[in-house]
Amino acid sequence: MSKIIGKELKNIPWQECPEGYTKPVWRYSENPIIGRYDIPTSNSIFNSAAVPFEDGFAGVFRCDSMAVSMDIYAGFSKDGIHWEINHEPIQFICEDGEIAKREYRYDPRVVFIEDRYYVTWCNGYHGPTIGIAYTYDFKKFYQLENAFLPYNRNGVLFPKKINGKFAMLSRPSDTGHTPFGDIFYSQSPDLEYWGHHRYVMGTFKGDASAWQSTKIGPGPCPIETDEGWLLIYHGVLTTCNGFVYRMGCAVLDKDEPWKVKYRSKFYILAPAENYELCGDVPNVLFPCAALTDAATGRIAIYYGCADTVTGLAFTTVDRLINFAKENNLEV
Ligand code: BMA
Repeated sequence: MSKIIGKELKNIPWQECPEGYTKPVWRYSENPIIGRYDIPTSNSIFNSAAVPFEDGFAGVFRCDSMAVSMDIYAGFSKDGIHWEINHEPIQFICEDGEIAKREYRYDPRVVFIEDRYYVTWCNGYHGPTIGIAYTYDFKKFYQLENAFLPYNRNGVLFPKKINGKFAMLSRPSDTGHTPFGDIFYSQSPDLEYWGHHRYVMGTFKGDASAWQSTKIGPGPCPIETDEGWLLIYHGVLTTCNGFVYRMGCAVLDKDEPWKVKYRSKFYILAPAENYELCGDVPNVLFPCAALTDAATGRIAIYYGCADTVTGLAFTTVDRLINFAKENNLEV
């Protein structure tokens, strides 16, 4: 039995695995949980992040507007399923006007570290890079320096310092839709100066795991377990009809997370339902958050569907780690 190292979350959104279902991750029966028009100006609400907050949940949501301008919005929920999302994007408090200039913001992640919540997102600064901010209450958000030079996407913080340093996974990219991408690890003493960059894992060029042959990127913040860091990530295949985004999992070493212990050659969830297959960008599953309950090993995954709506799916730590072990990809 693998164990989550972390807090109990009694009110984690949850549905039991349907009887006879043998795959590692199952969908919430009422998906999608957030519709594309759930705030008055939105064109789509997807690739979004939720965390436990007070006696319920808070989140940061990617809402593309009817101008198809990409921004991030705070929201609140009692049960993690029904959300009230603010109608205005987050206005960051920032001491440096150069950093505060908004180009675009998308694909947020949220994590609680020590005494506050940190938000990371893909932040336009002469190309995409990783924006960082913190908040205590999801009302006031304080923006810090961008983590890296452009071009980078999918900056995902670990939920605690590793070897005394803040730690982040990310995916160096390009200015466009990036036909490549591997996952790297970086660390920082203060969230401003990042270094100690290490290669974690890359695409797999070959028939043994083709779903992750074009690019991969970290999804939710890594989950601490007694076997190491459980990482849920996205993997992309290029087809004659464009990119297909699926979800995979890996286990990284506890103290040296750039070392991969197990990585599943099979995806754990792939576009198959209508709301995943059809939308503004068809065939996209893009996980950005996972709630966990250390007492039961339950995991609830929030994922963007077809760049249009937000879905919820469930699994357990045991199921995912066993799946990665049993189907380990020999690189
Ligand atoms: C990526 C990002 C994601 C998006 C995905 C599929 O490059 O832009 O926000 O979900 O493409 O379009």
